[in-house]
Amino acid sequence: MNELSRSLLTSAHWGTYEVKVSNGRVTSLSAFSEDEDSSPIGPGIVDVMDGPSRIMAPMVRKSWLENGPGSNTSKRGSDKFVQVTWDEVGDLVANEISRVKHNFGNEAIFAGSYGWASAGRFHHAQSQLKRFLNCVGGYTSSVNTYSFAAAEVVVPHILGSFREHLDRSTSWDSIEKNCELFVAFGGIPLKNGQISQGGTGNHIQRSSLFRARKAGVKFVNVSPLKSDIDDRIDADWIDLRPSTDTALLLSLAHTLIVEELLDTSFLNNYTEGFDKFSKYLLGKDDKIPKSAAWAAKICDLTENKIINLARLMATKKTMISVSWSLTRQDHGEQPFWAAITLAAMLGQIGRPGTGIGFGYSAMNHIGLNRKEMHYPAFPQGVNKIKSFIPVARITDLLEKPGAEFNYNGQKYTYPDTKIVWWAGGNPFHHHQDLNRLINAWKKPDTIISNEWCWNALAQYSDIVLPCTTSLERSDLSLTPKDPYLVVMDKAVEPVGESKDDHDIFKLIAGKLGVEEEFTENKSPEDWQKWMYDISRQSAAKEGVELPSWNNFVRDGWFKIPDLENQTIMMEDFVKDPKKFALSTPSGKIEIFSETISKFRYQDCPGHPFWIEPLEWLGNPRNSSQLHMISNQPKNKLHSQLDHGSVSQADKLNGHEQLLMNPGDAKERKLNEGQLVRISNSRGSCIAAVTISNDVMKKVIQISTGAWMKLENGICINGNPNLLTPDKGTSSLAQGPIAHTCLVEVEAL
Ligand SMILES: Nc1nc2c(c(=O)[nH]1)N[C@H]1C(S)=C(S)[C@@H](COP(=O)(O)OP(=O)(O)OC[C@H]3O[C@@H](n4cnc5c(=O)[nH]c(N)nc54)[C@H](O)[C@@H]3O)O[C@H]1N2
Ligand SMILES: Nc1nc2c(c(=O)[nH]1)N[C@H]1C(S)=C(S)[C@@H](COP(=O)(O)OP(=O)(O)OC[C@H]3O[C@@H](n4cnc5c(=O)[nH]c(N)nc54)[C@H](O)[C@@H]3O)O[C@H]1N2
Ligand SMILES: [Mo]
Repeated sequence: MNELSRSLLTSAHWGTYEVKVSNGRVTSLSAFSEDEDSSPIGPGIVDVMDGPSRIMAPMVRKSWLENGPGSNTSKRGSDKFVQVTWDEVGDLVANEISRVKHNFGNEAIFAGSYGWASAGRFHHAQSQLKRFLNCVGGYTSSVNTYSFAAAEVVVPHILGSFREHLDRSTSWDSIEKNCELFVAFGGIPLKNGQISQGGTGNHIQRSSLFRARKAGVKFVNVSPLKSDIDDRIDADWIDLRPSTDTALLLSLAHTLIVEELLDTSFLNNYTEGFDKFSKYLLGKDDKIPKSAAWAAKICDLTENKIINLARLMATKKTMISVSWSLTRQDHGEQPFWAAITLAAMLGQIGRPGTGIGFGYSAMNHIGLNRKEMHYPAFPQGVNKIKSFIPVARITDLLEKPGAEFNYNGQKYTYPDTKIVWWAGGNPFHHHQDLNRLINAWKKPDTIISNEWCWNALAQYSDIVLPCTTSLERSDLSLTPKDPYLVVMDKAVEPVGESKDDHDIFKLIAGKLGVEEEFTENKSPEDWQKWMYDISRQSAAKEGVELPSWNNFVRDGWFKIPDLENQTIMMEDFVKDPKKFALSTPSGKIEIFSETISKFRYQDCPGHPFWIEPLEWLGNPRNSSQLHMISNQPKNKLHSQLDHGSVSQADKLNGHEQLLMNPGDAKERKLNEGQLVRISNSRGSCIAAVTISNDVMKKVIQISTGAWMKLENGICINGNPNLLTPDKGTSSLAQGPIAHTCLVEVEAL
């Protein structure tokens, strides 16, 4: 089918690849010519596109099909499925939507549908789902992300916006040329830099990090994991107890005050409320100075190590980076607030190569110097329904209809959910305390998912609508986060009876009499040309000429010219704080926020504050408990392609690897490769031990992403979210707290 004179191209969140096809099947994905550090994740899809885990046809859970909505919901996950035709399933879904709309209103349809889906501007599953539901009256939505909900809510109170600053992170070239000391809370994990939402043409994190090192930048890795910075960077390792970064940051700030190392002129000109914060640091009211000695106990570090770091930071041109993982813990608002405050006290924000950065290498686009472009998305229309949840409150929503919840200064109520519809996300991967979710999941009448593989989400649905992968449809990879625009070729025909998400919704829209509203009589190619056309017009305004559609398709990709200047976060504000005032109430950096203070949240007061986490090594229930870090997997994106060859190759004795310090392994008489049960009061899973000095004592690390598979209530594949707690970061953001988790580990 390849009539092109070039290789077939595809784009995924993990990069761009050339695709080889033989006899109508994809046979290989190989590195894109422009990619200096192609991710090994991509080829993992080849074996599973049409393997036994592929969903080949529409399926309906037997009890639901025979007895209607709400039948035998406790059999979700174990019931049989019955194959139906597209026409039948279209009727079933359309009738169910009409029933719920009529009897309960559109609020009863939850389609927050959080998740990463696939790259591709048009076939973005959530956009398709939401546009469709907006054509039939709307749905209950979700706000914020699992990635950094706490930052998304708190940072706008401090800096006026979070995303804008994140998008203008100080670029690596500026760090290379100007920074002397780079202090990385949560490290600079290159494993994560493989990913960039919406696709990427060239992976630059590794070479950028190494160039900075070569230029003389000294790195400090503040993390329970030594491997959070590549060994060859020769970083100093500050192995603090997990979930105690706020205490360390406060004590660094305290040291700056008592040693008079502050930049008072920066504080006076650019910040608000330092006086209130310094009273707290000095312990004026609670009689507890947040000193290095105080933090040393909390973080399990020495006082000297903290004082020396504070002195070094004050004398060097310093960049502080806080990884997104710091938000995914109890009171995850605080580390970001404390880090911004510390950077302000050092007075280096808005200057070349220094100041504050949010998660270098969390994704490939952080620190990637690029022109700011504006591309349209597939329009979702308007949602008339106002009910929503903070994204990680999904179990609460299902468990407690009618209950009130706090969020960012307001109180809201959970609606009563009858239909849950997921397209492009996997709650049995991303959510915490999965046993609690499994229970709450029994409550809705109907659960619909669009999926391409039989993961736990599909298995726990009533109606499974099989969708294509991006290799089975044409699309555009077009994201302002990356300079490459890539044509995503349709490499093969849809596998089995799978349909594009767009066609699935078009079919159901037809049954509900809104097909025209949904499609606007445009074909997918019409939509893609339309999006490209608008992108071309907007690029022209930025002085960039995109090729014509035909030339773009002919060539397969286009790169936006490099930005000549370095990007420096908040440069304008620091140059002219009046003209470029922040959108905070004071126009300045709010070290103290009157707004937040007025919310009167015990769990998120008006300035950075140390609050003991729900569970941590400073206060374990018993001495055998370990802290479990369930960070992002290096060999896949979340749960995507866990069943593929690349992820499977890293399993140890068929199981997910658990990293453990030699001392902890010895205490438990565990050997390399041995199978263990990780457990706590919430649940348990099985993993295979890897013994390593890369992880500090009393901490274990297991990546997220293993597909949930329960046997006698235990996840045999090693999904850590059976154990993680499901609680909001605070009343402010209600973000997820996966990284705050104590467990026991024992031989199986
Ligand atoms: N313990 C722990 N848990 C975590 C985290 C952690 O650090 N620790 N991290 C959290 C974070 S930051 C995130 S962002 C979340 C990620 O959570 P998710 O984004 O939900 O995880 P994915 O596995 O990427 O799920 C995407 C789903 O979309 C499906 N899909 C792919 N392409 C298509 C398509 O074209 N159409 C449709 N309909 N479906 C498609 C995939 O098969 C997959 O099931 O996880 C969170 N959970
Ligand atoms: N390969 C790959 N890359 C990915 C993803 C993926 O699934 N696979 N997911 C992407 C997504 S959606 C996101 S949001 C980003 C997330 O990016 P991050 O949030 O940065 O990712 P994590 O791997 O969870 O955490 C980074 C490191 O923080 C450390 N850490 C954990 N708890 C603490 C703590 O209390 N204190 C300190 N100082 N360090 C701690 C862990 O050791 C961990 O390795 O990654 C993206 N990149
Ligand atoms: Mo994320």
